Amino acid sequence: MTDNERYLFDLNGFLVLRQVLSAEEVAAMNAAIDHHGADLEEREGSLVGDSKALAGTSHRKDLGGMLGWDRPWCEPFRHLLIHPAVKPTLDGILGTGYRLDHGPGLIAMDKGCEGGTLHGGGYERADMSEVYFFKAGRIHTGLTVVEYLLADEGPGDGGVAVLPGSHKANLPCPRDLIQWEQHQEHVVEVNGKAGDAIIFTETLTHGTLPWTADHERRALLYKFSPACMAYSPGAHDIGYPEYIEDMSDEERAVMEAPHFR
Ligand SMILES: O=C(O)CCC(=O)C(=O)O
Repeated sequence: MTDNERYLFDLNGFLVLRQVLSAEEVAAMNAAIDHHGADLEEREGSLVGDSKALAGTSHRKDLGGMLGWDRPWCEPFRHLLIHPAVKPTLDGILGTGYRLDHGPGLIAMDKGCEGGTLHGGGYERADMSEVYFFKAGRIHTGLTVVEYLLADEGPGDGGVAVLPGSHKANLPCPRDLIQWEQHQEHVVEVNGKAGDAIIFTETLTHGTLPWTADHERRALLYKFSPACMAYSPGAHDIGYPEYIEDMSDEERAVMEAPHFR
Protein backbone atom coordinates (compact mmCIF):
# COMPACT_ATOMS: atom_id res chain seq x y z
CA MET A 1 0.00 0.00 0.00
CA THR A 2 1.49 3.35 -0.98
CA ASP A 3 1.67 6.41 1.28
CA ASN A 4 -0.78 8.20 -1.03
CA GLU A 5 -3.30 5.35 -0.73
CA ARG A 6 -2.94 5.27 3.07
CA TYR A 7 -3.50 9.04 3.28
CA LEU A 8 -6.54 8.97 1.00
CA PHE A 9 -8.11 5.96 2.73
CA ASP A 10 -7.70 7.62 6.13
CA LEU A 11 -9.05 10.93 4.79
CA ASN A 12 -12.01 9.67 2.77
CA GLY A 13 -12.74 6.18 4.11
CA PHE A 14 -12.49 4.61 0.66
CA LEU A 15 -10.07 4.00 -2.20
CA VAL A 16 -10.41 2.92 -5.81
CA LEU A 17 -7.74 0.59 -7.19
CA ARG A 18 -7.84 0.76 -10.97
CA GLN A 19 -7.63 -2.31 -13.22
CA VAL A 20 -6.57 -4.81 -10.60
CA LEU A 21 -8.32 -7.59 -12.54
CA SER A 22 -7.43 -8.55 -16.10
CA ALA A 23 -10.10 -8.77 -18.80
CA GLU A 24 -9.64 -12.58 -18.64
CA GLU A 25 -10.32 -12.67 -14.89
CA VAL A 26 -13.45 -10.53 -15.27
CA ALA A 27 -14.66 -12.71 -18.16
CA ALA A 28 -14.06 -15.93 -16.18
CA MET A 29 -16.11 -14.60 -13.23
CA ASN A 30 -18.92 -13.36 -15.45
CA ALA A 31 -19.03 -16.76 -17.21
CA ALA A 32 -19.21 -18.54 -13.84
CA ILE A 33 -22.03 -16.22 -12.73
CA ASP A 34 -23.90 -16.81 -16.00
CA HIS A 35 -23.48 -20.57 -15.45
CA HIS A 36 -25.18 -20.18 -12.03
CA GLY A 37 -27.65 -17.58 -13.31
CA ALA A 38 -30.68 -19.64 -12.22
CA ASP A 39 -29.67 -18.96 -8.59
CA LEU A 40 -29.63 -15.17 -9.03
CA GLU A 41 -32.62 -14.06 -6.98
CA GLU A 42 -34.45 -10.76 -6.90
CA ARG A 43 -34.99 -9.60 -3.31
CA GLU A 44 -38.56 -9.66 -2.09
CA GLY A 45 -38.24 -6.60 0.12
CA SER A 46 -37.27 -3.07 -0.83
CA LEU A 47 -34.02 -1.52 0.41
CA VAL A 48 -35.13 2.12 0.18
CA GLY A 49 -37.70 2.52 2.96
CA ASP A 50 -39.87 5.50 2.06
CA SER A 51 -37.20 7.37 0.05
CA LYS A 52 -38.66 8.63 -3.23
CA ALA A 53 -35.22 9.58 -4.57
CA LEU A 54 -33.92 6.00 -4.26
CA ALA A 55 -37.09 4.22 -5.48
CA GLY A 56 -37.14 2.11 -8.65
CA THR A 57 -39.18 -0.38 -10.64
CA SER A 58 -37.42 -3.55 -9.44
CA HIS A 59 -35.33 -4.81 -6.52
CA ARG A 60 -31.69 -5.77 -6.67
CA LYS A 61 -30.66 -9.39 -7.34
CA ASP A 62 -28.22 -11.28 -5.09
CA LEU A 63 -26.07 -14.35 -5.58
CA GLY A 64 -23.61 -16.00 -3.17
CA GLY A 65 -21.81 -19.28 -2.55
CA MET A 66 -19.04 -18.79 -5.14
CA LEU A 67 -16.25 -20.18 -2.92
CA GLY A 68 -18.06 -23.52 -2.74
CA TRP A 69 -18.87 -23.84 -6.45
CA ASP A 70 -17.39 -26.80 -8.34
CA ARG A 71 -14.08 -26.32 -10.08
CA PRO A 72 -13.30 -24.51 -12.32
CA TRP A 73 -16.12 -22.04 -11.48
CA CYS A 74 -14.94 -21.32 -7.91
CA GLU A 75 -11.31 -20.73 -8.83
CA PRO A 76 -11.27 -17.02 -9.79
CA PHE A 77 -13.40 -16.18 -6.73
CA ARG A 78 -11.05 -18.02 -4.36
CA HIS A 79 -8.11 -16.21 -5.92
CA LEU A 80 -9.69 -12.86 -4.97
CA LEU A 81 -9.12 -13.71 -1.28
CA ILE A 82 -5.41 -13.18 -1.82
CA HIS A 83 -5.19 -11.34 -5.15
CA PRO A 84 -1.65 -9.86 -5.44
CA ALA A 85 -3.01 -6.54 -6.73
CA VAL A 86 -5.24 -6.08 -3.65
CA LYS A 87 -3.59 -8.03 -0.81
CA PRO A 88 -0.92 -5.37 -0.04
CA THR A 89 -3.68 -2.78 0.42
CA LEU A 90 -5.67 -5.11 2.70
CA ASP A 91 -2.51 -5.88 4.68
CA GLY A 92 -2.02 -2.11 5.03
CA ILE A 93 -5.58 -1.35 6.13
CA LEU A 94 -6.51 -4.47 8.13
CA GLY A 95 -3.07 -5.77 9.11
CA THR A 96 -1.50 -9.03 8.02
CA GLY A 97 -3.63 -12.07 8.73
CA TYR A 98 -6.84 -10.34 7.62
CA ARG A 99 -9.76 -12.77 7.37
CA LEU A 100 -12.87 -13.16 5.23
CA ASP A 101 -15.72 -12.16 7.50
CA HIS A 102 -18.51 -12.96 5.06
CA GLY A 103 -19.24 -13.12 1.36
CA PRO A 104 -18.48 -12.99 -1.44
CA GLY A 105 -21.84 -11.83 -2.70
CA LEU A 106 -22.85 -10.48 -6.08
CA ILE A 107 -25.14 -7.47 -6.40
CA ALA A 108 -26.84 -7.36 -9.80
CA MET A 109 -29.19 -4.58 -10.91
CA ASP A 110 -31.17 -4.08 -14.12
CA LYS A 111 -32.09 -0.72 -15.60
CA GLY A 112 -34.66 0.97 -13.35
CA CYS A 113 -33.67 -1.00 -10.24
CA GLU A 114 -34.09 0.83 -6.94
CA GLY A 115 -31.08 1.87 -4.86
CA GLY A 116 -30.49 1.28 -1.15
CA THR A 117 -30.58 3.74 1.73
CA LEU A 118 -27.26 4.98 3.03
CA HIS A 119 -26.02 3.39 6.23
CA GLY A 120 -22.90 3.33 8.39
CA GLY A 121 -21.05 6.37 9.68
CA GLY A 122 -18.75 6.80 12.65
CA TYR A 123 -21.65 7.57 14.97
CA GLU A 124 -23.96 4.74 13.97
CA ARG A 125 -21.18 2.12 13.90
CA ALA A 126 -20.01 2.40 17.48
CA ASP A 127 -19.35 -1.31 18.01
CA MET A 128 -15.75 -2.63 17.96
CA SER A 129 -16.45 -4.84 14.94
CA GLU A 130 -16.99 -1.71 12.82
CA VAL A 131 -14.78 0.92 14.40
CA TYR A 132 -12.43 3.25 12.59
CA PHE A 133 -9.51 4.93 14.33
CA PHE A 134 -5.83 5.72 13.85
CA LYS A 135 -3.37 4.74 16.56
CA ALA A 136 0.40 4.26 16.84
CA GLY A 137 0.93 5.11 13.18
CA ARG A 138 -1.62 2.61 11.92
CA ILE A 139 -5.12 2.57 10.47
CA HIS A 140 -7.46 0.43 12.58
CA THR A 141 -10.73 -0.50 10.93
CA GLY A 142 -13.27 -3.23 11.56
CA LEU A 143 -15.35 -4.71 8.77
CA THR A 144 -13.96 -3.59 5.40
CA VAL A 145 -15.47 -4.10 1.95
CA VAL A 146 -13.71 -4.90 -1.29
CA GLU A 147 -16.11 -4.36 -4.14
CA TYR A 148 -14.85 -5.78 -7.44
CA LEU A 149 -16.61 -4.31 -10.46
CA LEU A 150 -17.51 -6.98 -13.03
CA ALA A 151 -19.32 -4.38 -15.18
CA ASP A 152 -18.61 -0.68 -15.73
CA GLU A 153 -20.22 1.85 -13.36
CA GLY A 154 -20.03 5.14 -15.29
CA PRO A 155 -21.09 8.67 -14.32
CA GLY A 156 -24.85 8.81 -13.75
CA ASP A 157 -25.30 5.02 -13.91
CA GLY A 158 -25.98 4.75 -10.15
CA GLY A 159 -24.55 1.94 -8.02
CA VAL A 160 -22.29 2.29 -5.02
CA ALA A 161 -22.19 5.73 -3.40
CA VAL A 162 -20.33 7.07 -0.36
CA LEU A 163 -20.26 10.08 1.93
CA PRO A 164 -16.49 10.78 2.08
CA GLY A 165 -15.07 11.31 5.58
CA SER A 166 -18.22 10.04 7.32
CA HIS A 167 -16.30 7.15 8.93
CA LYS A 168 -15.10 9.79 11.41
CA ALA A 169 -18.50 11.47 11.86
CA ASN A 170 -19.42 12.44 15.42
CA LEU A 171 -23.10 13.01 14.73
CA PRO A 172 -25.77 10.74 13.25
CA CYS A 173 -26.28 11.20 9.50
CA PRO A 174 -29.48 13.24 9.01
CA ARG A 175 -32.46 11.31 7.64
CA ASP A 176 -32.65 13.46 4.47
CA LEU A 177 -29.10 12.48 3.56
CA ILE A 178 -29.64 8.80 4.38
CA GLN A 179 -32.55 8.85 1.97
CA TRP A 180 -30.59 10.83 -0.66
CA GLU A 181 -33.29 13.48 -0.69
CA GLN A 182 -31.21 16.51 0.40
CA HIS A 183 -27.58 17.55 -0.06
CA GLN A 184 -27.04 15.04 -2.87
CA GLU A 185 -23.91 16.95 -3.86
CA HIS A 186 -22.14 15.51 -0.79
CA VAL A 187 -22.85 11.91 -1.80
CA VAL A 188 -20.24 10.63 -4.24
CA GLU A 189 -21.28 8.05 -6.84
CA VAL A 190 -18.09 5.99 -7.12
CA ASN A 191 -17.40 5.26 -10.78
CA GLY A 192 -15.15 2.61 -12.24
CA LYS A 193 -14.57 0.14 -15.02
CA ALA A 194 -14.93 -3.62 -14.92
CA GLY A 195 -11.73 -4.86 -13.26
CA ASP A 196 -11.50 -1.98 -10.75
CA ALA A 197 -11.76 -2.56 -6.98
CA ILE A 198 -13.44 -0.12 -4.59
CA ILE A 199 -12.31 -0.59 -0.99
CA PHE A 200 -14.18 1.07 1.87
CA THR A 201 -14.51 0.73 5.59
CA GLU A 202 -18.05 -0.40 6.43
CA THR A 203 -17.95 2.43 8.98
CA LEU A 204 -18.19 4.89 6.08
CA THR A 205 -21.74 6.03 5.32
CA HIS A 206 -22.52 4.32 2.02
CA GLY A 207 -25.38 2.95 -0.01
CA THR A 208 -26.67 2.37 -3.51
CA LEU A 209 -28.06 4.80 -6.08
CA PRO A 210 -30.80 3.60 -8.46
CA TRP A 211 -29.40 1.89 -11.56
CA THR A 212 -30.00 3.80 -14.79
CA ALA A 213 -27.61 2.18 -17.30
CA ASP A 214 -28.82 -0.15 -20.06
CA HIS A 215 -26.38 -2.89 -19.04
CA GLU A 216 -26.71 -5.04 -15.92
CA ARG A 217 -24.79 -3.88 -12.86
CA ARG A 218 -22.49 -6.57 -11.47
CA ALA A 219 -20.53 -5.81 -8.30
CA LEU A 220 -18.89 -8.55 -6.25
CA LEU A 221 -18.47 -7.81 -2.54
CA TYR A 222 -15.99 -9.45 -0.17
CA LYS A 223 -16.20 -8.36 3.47
CA PHE A 224 -12.99 -8.69 5.48
CA SER A 225 -12.11 -8.19 9.15
CA PRO A 226 -8.79 -7.87 10.97
CA ALA A 227 -7.40 -11.23 12.14
CA CYS A 228 -8.56 -10.77 15.74
CA MET A 229 -12.11 -9.69 15.02
CA ALA A 230 -15.46 -10.87 13.63
CA TYR A 231 -18.60 -9.06 12.58
CA SER A 232 -20.62 -12.04 11.38
CA PRO A 233 -20.47 -15.64 12.67
CA GLY A 234 -18.62 -16.63 9.47
CA ALA A 235 -17.81 -20.01 7.97
CA HIS A 236 -16.87 -21.45 11.36
CA ASP A 237 -20.29 -21.04 12.86
CA ILE A 238 -21.97 -22.92 10.02
CA GLY A 239 -19.69 -25.94 10.41
CA TYR A 240 -16.47 -25.09 8.55
CA PRO A 241 -17.54 -26.14 5.05
CA GLU A 242 -15.61 -28.98 3.41
CA TYR A 243 -14.61 -26.82 0.45
CA ILE A 244 -12.22 -24.88 2.73
CA GLU A 245 -10.05 -28.03 2.92
CA ASP A 246 -9.79 -27.95 -0.87
CA MET A 247 -8.27 -24.43 -0.88
CA SER A 248 -4.59 -23.53 -1.16
CA ASP A 249 -2.80 -22.86 2.16
CA GLU A 250 -2.77 -19.11 1.46
CA GLU A 251 -6.49 -19.03 0.62
CA ARG A 252 -7.40 -21.19 3.64
CA ALA A 253 -5.55 -18.81 5.97
CA VAL A 254 -8.05 -16.08 5.02
CA MET A 255 -10.90 -18.38 6.15
CA GLU A 256 -9.57 -18.75 9.71
CA ALA A 257 -11.66 -17.97 12.77
CA PRO A 258 -10.75 -14.76 14.65
CA HIS A 259 -7.36 -15.15 16.32
CA PHE A 260 -4.41 -13.23 17.69
CA ARG A 261 -0.86 -14.33 17.12
O1 LIG B 1 -22.46 -1.61 -3.72
C1 LIG B 1 -23.50 -1.28 -3.21
O2 LIG B 1 -24.53 -1.15 -3.86
C2 LIG B 1 -23.52 -0.97 -1.71
C3 LIG B 1 -23.64 -2.20 -0.91
C4 LIG B 1 -23.88 -1.95 0.54
O3 LIG B 1 -24.46 -0.97 0.90
C5 LIG B 1 -23.39 -2.86 1.56
O4 LIG B 1 -22.81 -3.88 1.22
O5 LIG B 1 -23.53 -2.58 2.77
